[in-house]
Amino acid sequence: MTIIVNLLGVALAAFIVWWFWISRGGSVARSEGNTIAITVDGGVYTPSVLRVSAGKPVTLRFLRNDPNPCAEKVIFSGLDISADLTVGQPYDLNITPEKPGEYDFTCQMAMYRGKLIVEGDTKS
Ligand SMILES: [Cu+2]
Repeated sequence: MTIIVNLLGVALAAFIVWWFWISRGGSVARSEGNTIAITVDGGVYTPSVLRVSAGKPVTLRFLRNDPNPCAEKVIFSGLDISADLTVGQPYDLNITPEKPGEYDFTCQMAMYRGKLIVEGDTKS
C-alpha cells in the first residue's frame, strides 16, 4: 500500500514538473533535434537549464537582446569554451560535450547564470 501511495506521489510530482516547467515553456530545456535556442535578456538566460546528451553534437543558439556589455560573453568555464555575442544576432555555439556532468555558464562577471546538464547514456 505504501508503495502505491509513493508511486502516486511521484506521478503527481512528475505531472507538476511537467505542467509548470515543460508544458509552459519555462526554464528547463531539453535538446530537440540538436539545437537549443537561448535568449539573453534582462540579465538572465532563458532557458537557464539546458539538458543535452554526452557525446552528441549539439548547437546552442544564443540570441542576445540584452545591450548590457556584461552580456557580450558567455563562458562555459568547466568546458573551456567561451563565445562573444552580438546584440540581435544569433550565435551558434557547436559543442559535443563528452563528459556527463553539470557545467555552469555565465557572463564575464558571473552575474548571469545558467547550467548545462550533460547526461550520460541511460542504458547501462
Ligand atoms: Cu556579468
